Amino acid sequence: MLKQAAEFIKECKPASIAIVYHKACGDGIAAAAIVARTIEKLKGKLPKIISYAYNEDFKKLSKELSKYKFAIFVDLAIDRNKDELITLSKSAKVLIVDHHELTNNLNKFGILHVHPKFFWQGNSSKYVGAKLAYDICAEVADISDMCWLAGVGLVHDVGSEDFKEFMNQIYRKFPELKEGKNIYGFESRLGQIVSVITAASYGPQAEKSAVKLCIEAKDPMAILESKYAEARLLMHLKADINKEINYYVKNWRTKAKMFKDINLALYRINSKHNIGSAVSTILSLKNPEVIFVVYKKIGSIIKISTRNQTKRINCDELTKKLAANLTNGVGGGHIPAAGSSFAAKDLKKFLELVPKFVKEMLK
Ligand SMILES: [Mn+2]
Repeated sequence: MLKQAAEFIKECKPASIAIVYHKACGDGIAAAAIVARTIEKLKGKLPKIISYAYNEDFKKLSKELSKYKFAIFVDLAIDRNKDELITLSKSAKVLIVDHHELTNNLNKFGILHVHPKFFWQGNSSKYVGAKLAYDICAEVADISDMCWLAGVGLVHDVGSEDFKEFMNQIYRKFPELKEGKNIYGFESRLGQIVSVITAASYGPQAEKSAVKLCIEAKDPMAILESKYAEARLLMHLKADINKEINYYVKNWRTKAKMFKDINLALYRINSKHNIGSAVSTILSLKNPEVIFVVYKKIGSIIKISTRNQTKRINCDELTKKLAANLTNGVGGGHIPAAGSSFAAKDLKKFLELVPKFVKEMLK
């Protein structure tokens, strides 16, 4: 399957390729960068990189993609849009490289759909988008200089403990990255790079900088040493964002609404930054037994992040269930971590549905 995807990349015409990833996701950005850099290495030209927005408007995306002959989706649960993708595959060759909970196997429909479930025995949520992209592209060219990008995805999506041997390879190549309290987690040099890249969530300029940095950085340590203008901007934003993340991590016990009987924390975040994902991941790693549902209003939508490290409930199922019951709902992800969004006018209904659904699912 990885070899088939490698063939797909070899056959692409560089002037007509679009790579699509999910906005502000560290694993997605790293995955997109690995594929783009490999194509550049192979064919001398960088493909177009598109970030899929939070509201997941596939119609708008299709319009943009109609200009391209090859569409590569990385780290994006795009298989939910089965019918739209089948339509797209009439005008473009489609490759999907993803590890989110599977909704549809699209291989029967003339689309090359790479998912760990199809060829790997382990836990799909750990075989992250950037590692999949890396393993595919490593079949195409020698890309060992980009292994740290796969490490960025692995740390970002909490998959590195399952790929320790690969992580050790990264550290052999870039020994300076191997420093910190936990070399497989966020408290490492590599983890610091991950947090620089996830400052992408600050806004459009930060997003562009994070992608550019992952495309251009030859030496990952130079990112932390601020040798790139993009890194300097992102670090400046990161300091700002970290202050807010720390505030919400520190104060969750007094600020979140607790449902003690089911150990659920419903936590509203009011920040101009998109920090829900980071706050919920950190909180759930610190408090694995608690089910966290963190939500934030962005314009006319509410975006939520659900986390539970002990897998007491299936976060993918919960977010999909919520999405199905709320206006303009889209949702899903992994068992321990998933997200969704819906129209802000349904906020009250959402606040009632979360404890109700969690109770039902725990039965
Ligand atoms: Mn991912």
